Amino acid sequence: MKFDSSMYFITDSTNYSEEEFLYRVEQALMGGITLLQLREKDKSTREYIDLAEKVHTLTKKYNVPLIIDDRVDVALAIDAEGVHVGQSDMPVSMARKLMGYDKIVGATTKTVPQALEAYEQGADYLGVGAIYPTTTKVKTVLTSTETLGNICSAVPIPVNAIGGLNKDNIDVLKGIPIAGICVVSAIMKADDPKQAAIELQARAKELGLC
Ligand code: TZP
Ligand code: MG
Repeated sequence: MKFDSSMYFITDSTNYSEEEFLYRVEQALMGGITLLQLREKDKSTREYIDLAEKVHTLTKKYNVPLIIDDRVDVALAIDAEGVHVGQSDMPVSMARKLMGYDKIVGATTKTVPQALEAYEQGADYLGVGAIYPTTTKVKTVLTSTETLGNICSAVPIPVNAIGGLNKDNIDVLKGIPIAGICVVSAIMKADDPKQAAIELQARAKELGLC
């Protein structure tokens, strides 16, 4: 499936009512995000599916592919456009086999060997980071911009930078051939998520990042 990861928004529903969360997701979609990942760590399977269906209704309205974090079963159950797996989730090769070849499979990688492995197993894109420390709930370590550049050179698939990124610090990525940037807080926690998405995209374009 074709996709554009230039402005990749990952959600975090923590501390929002469902109504506020869905409002923010729709604002981000109106602000021009190109790919959306639903990322839930504490929901039951039923809750994850219910929310994914609601988010999918929104993403379809804006023609933006929906990626489900971690859970191939949830992605398949709601016919999402893709799934994203980390190093402790299902291996990319298995996710690919279960999702089929028409769906998007993304992977988190932090080193060139991990990136090569994910690519060889059929990943469509890679998320690489954290570039900066992050306040989002995640088990991660920092990845240098040098490693990010090396990963971009090592694999022929889109590579997205992630971790603590916002419009005021993405200049550090200038010159690295990433496919786009990936953010949670910069949009999710913004006073105005739509405006935040617009400004982030404008800055990324200005820097030649997407
Ligand atoms: N993987 C590496 S950093 C991160 C993930 C999921 C979280 C990024 O969140 P934020 O709020 O954009 O720093
Ligand atoms: Mg994961």
